Amino acid sequence: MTGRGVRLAAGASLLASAAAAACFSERVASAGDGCVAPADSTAGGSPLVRIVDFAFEPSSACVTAGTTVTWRNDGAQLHSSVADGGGWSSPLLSTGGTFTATLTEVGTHTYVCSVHPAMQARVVVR
Ligand SMILES: [Cu+2]
Repeated sequence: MTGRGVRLAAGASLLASAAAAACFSERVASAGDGCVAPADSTAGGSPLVRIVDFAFEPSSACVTAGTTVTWRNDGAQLHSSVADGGGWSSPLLSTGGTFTATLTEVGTHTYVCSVHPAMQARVVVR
């Protein structure tokens, strides 16, 4: 959390929603690392990575350290999310199944679906 120099809680809240809305609507790739901020899931406001048709969406998600990310299987097959570095490992998720992990380690974390190793994606934590 680098902050944006905002001191008033109300102002911070307004700015945060404005920033999130802008990030969501523009889906801009961040400079350098090519990641996009995932949209918030409807439940709990946790950034959501969808698993659809043998791919993670977004395939390169950027979040700030300490963020809890939710993966949700929107596909028909069983899928999982397993970090190459061992940071997290979901069980097999059936359709509609979700998994959350709180990502605290700054850096680029690559992960795969254990059932379909060709399903590769990453989360950039900063
Ligand atoms: Cu899979």
